[in-house]
Amino acid sequence: MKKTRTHFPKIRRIAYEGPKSTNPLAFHHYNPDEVVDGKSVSAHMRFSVAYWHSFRGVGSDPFGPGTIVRPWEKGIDAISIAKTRLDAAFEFFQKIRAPFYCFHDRDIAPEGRSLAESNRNLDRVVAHAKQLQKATGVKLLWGTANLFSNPRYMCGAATNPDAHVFAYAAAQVKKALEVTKALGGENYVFWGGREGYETLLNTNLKREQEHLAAFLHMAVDYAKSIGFKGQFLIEPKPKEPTKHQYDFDVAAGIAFLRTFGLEQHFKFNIETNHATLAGHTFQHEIEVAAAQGLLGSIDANAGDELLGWDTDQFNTNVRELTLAMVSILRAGGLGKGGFNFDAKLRRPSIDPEDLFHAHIGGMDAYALAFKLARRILAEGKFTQFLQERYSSYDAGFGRAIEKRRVGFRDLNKLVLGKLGEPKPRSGKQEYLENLLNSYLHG
Ligand code: XUL
Ligand code: CO
Repeated sequence: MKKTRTHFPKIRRIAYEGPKSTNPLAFHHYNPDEVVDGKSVSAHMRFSVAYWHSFRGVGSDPFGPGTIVRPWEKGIDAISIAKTRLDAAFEFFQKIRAPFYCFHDRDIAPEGRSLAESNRNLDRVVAHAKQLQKATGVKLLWGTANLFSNPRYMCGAATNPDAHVFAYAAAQVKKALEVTKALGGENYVFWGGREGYETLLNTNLKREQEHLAAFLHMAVDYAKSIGFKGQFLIEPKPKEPTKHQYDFDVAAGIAFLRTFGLEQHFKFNIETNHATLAGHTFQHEIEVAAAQGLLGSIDANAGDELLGWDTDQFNTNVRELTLAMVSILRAGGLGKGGFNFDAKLRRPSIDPEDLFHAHIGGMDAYALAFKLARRILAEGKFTQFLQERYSSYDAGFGRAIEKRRVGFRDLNKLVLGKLGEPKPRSGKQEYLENLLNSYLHG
């Protein structure tokens, strides 16, 4: 890599200084090099920076334009700006110690006047990204296509009533899959940005869902034909931008995948605030996916308790993350997935340094949650409680129920005979909440 000037001159590579350090530009819990169970904490966490928020976000909201002006947004044309921006991003990835990043096609390279021109732009910027990945060792966790910003997608991409738009989206995803493969992307994400509807007055729901399934089957076939080995991920979200999105939550996603014979090819990318918007906890969505062996990756962020939209904040809620980590570790981890900070700075956080504070906070909170969850699981108190709570299914007629060896007649006979009335047992929620707090504040 040619020597480029530094874009973050005042900031050194962030070091782990431990919980007692008062340096705000240090990690207090995330110690990337510490070895746990034979691999580094960094390899366990697989943190990723979201290019769209951290390098394309300008702080705009529905009430006003951007507030964030970055010094590296300079160049003779859109491609040279895109390349310099990538240089700044890779310097950031290295300094913040993130081993991965994620992008949409249109985040990293400017959209042209035609698909052919957009593809050429993408090729030029991707060539630069490839060099930077090689020089720094930073890898691509996942790629995706932006099928929601351009006005052509205002009524959806794969679910658009116009087959012409479907075809355009297919061509765009074809290219996005190729560049994700070229950059060694370990996953590919489908977030159905506008795959839903505003009103059923103009919508054939059944046909739109079938079209979405056809689109995903085509993506599976094409990936196979080019030898792309990455994991495909669906990212559920109940609403926003559309009023009702088809991939509402993990449960709706599972039903969709199974209905259309896609469950072998996809797992879930679960985003914290999408769970909240669906009326679920983060841990609930993880458990629903894990129960079916479909837990893939995490978009790490948080919403706001008082706001009902997707605020995409950095998550510093250790209690929420500890519960999530317990479920993730119990499920055997994320495999090829990782924790991608799909989170953005608040509108007034305009300094480049704020990018560091934001990611340090998110990484530290997750790393602390990882430690606490490991302790919780190692001590096994919750696991033991659960085992005991369901132990009546471990033998006798309970076992026969699980194995489906008994029916209503048998059970009726048992209840009328020796079983009689069940003896109520406490659910002990308050005891368990106190136990959890003893780990968080112990
Ligand atoms: C939108 C969202 C997306 C996806 C990728 O809410 O989460 O950024 O993660 O398209
Ligand atoms: Co996301």
